[in-house]
Amino acid sequence: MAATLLQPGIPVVDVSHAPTSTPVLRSMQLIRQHGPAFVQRQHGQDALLVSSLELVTELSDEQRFGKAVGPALENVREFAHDGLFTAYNDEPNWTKAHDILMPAFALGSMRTYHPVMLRVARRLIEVWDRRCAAGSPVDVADDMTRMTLDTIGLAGFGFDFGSFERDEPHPFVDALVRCLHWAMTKLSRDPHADHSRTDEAFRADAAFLASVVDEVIAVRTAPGAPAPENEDLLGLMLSATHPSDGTTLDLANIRDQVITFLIAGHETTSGTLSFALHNLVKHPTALRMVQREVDELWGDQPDPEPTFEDIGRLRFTRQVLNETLRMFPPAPGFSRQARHDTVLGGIPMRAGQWASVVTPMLHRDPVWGDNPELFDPARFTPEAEAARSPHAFKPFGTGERACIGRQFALHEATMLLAMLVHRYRLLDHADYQLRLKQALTIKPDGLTLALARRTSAD
Ligand code: MNH
Repeated sequence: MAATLLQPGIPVVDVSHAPTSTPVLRSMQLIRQHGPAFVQRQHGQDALLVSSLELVTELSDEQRFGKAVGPALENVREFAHDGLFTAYNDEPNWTKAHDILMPAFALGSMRTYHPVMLRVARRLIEVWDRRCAAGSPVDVADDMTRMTLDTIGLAGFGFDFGSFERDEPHPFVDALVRCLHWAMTKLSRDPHADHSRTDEAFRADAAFLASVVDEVIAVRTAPGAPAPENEDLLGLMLSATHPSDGTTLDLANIRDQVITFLIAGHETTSGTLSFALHNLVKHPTALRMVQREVDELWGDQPDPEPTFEDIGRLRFTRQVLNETLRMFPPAPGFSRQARHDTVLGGIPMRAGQWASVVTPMLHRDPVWGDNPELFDPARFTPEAEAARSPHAFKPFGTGERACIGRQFALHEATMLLAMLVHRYRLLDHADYQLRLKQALTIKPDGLTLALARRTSAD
């Protein structure tokens, strides 16, 4: 970044010699030390990191700022190219794919995905019932990842990863996590060392991801392949034409979009669910309140059949998820670039220069009160939300490049969380102490829970 950002009063911190496996924790710590705007320097590359409501409000002004494909996303572009998530604002495939896919993510479309989401939730419950009967604990993040991967695979592309029939995660997940990890650690590389073996391993993983996606597409386009029950994301991409020029997406781009959705569509939702279970186990009062809410809907039915409408009624469960996304936003940052020369909170910025929002610290800004580390779902009652700036809470990013899958994620997560607390007592058998694992996105590392079936008297 050009040196014009270097301003008196903006601290510069060189982190080149303090490598870490959780860069987000380091950035959070540096903001606590140096304030809500500082320049983080890494092997000569500067990044302006910000976190205050004031600065994020400015950055959210779409007239002045747009999404920046920051250095981490530049690395993800190596395997997702101009897919929706990593496309530059002015790339034609962004507008095209966005316009074609938008209708598939409107709230009403969740009605279409609901039965698939329920089917996959039941796969998880079947496995957890067995664990529960055997008295063995469950690995929360692994199973949440199985669930969200199978859900996006089936709901989006009619493809079954069959994750619950495998002892180990689907190899797609391992390859994906390594690719994301590569994209993250490449940022802190010693420029003088030899990284050719790491890069070679990355290229093999990226090629494997592409081959899985080609299989997903081939299954669908094979002669005589059954048409999906509903028009899904892949169906739309293969057939829908763009209103402005009448063309469909080309096959190379469809492949990039499928990779993008498989990445974006499961890592973050599974992180959200894992953190939510962690929060509930550590806050029995909130857990009791979620259980009361679901009991009101489903009573003591052993196998309730959640309807689409039920999910909208689970207000407190949704508050728990929002408060979880506040404390632990699984995608812990996003970047914004100046559309033209401007001044950001006194810092002059040239057109194209960017700043990254450290979302977990925005979510601990003074606007959240005196106890931002306190898990308190009451922060998300409608009244509390109406009284607060919409820019104080950005787990899904901002503006026209904000998360397209937000409703999808929230529907899926609300339903699963509700079904789990309805069915099980969650036992913190190992007195779990939160540790984060980061591969661009964050998850609780090593969280296991023991389960017992609830009895109606609980
Ligand atoms: Mn999602 C963009 C967070 C679930 C598909 N997502 C973003 C961004 C954030 C984000 C933050 C913006 C990044 C940026 O500005 O650089 N996403 C989440 C979180 C969850 C999530 C916290 C779950 C909780 N996302 C999902 C799901 C899907 C999805 C589920 C798909 C089914 N997300 C996307 C896509 C984009 C995106 C696609 C890129 C949108 C665009 O730029 O047009």
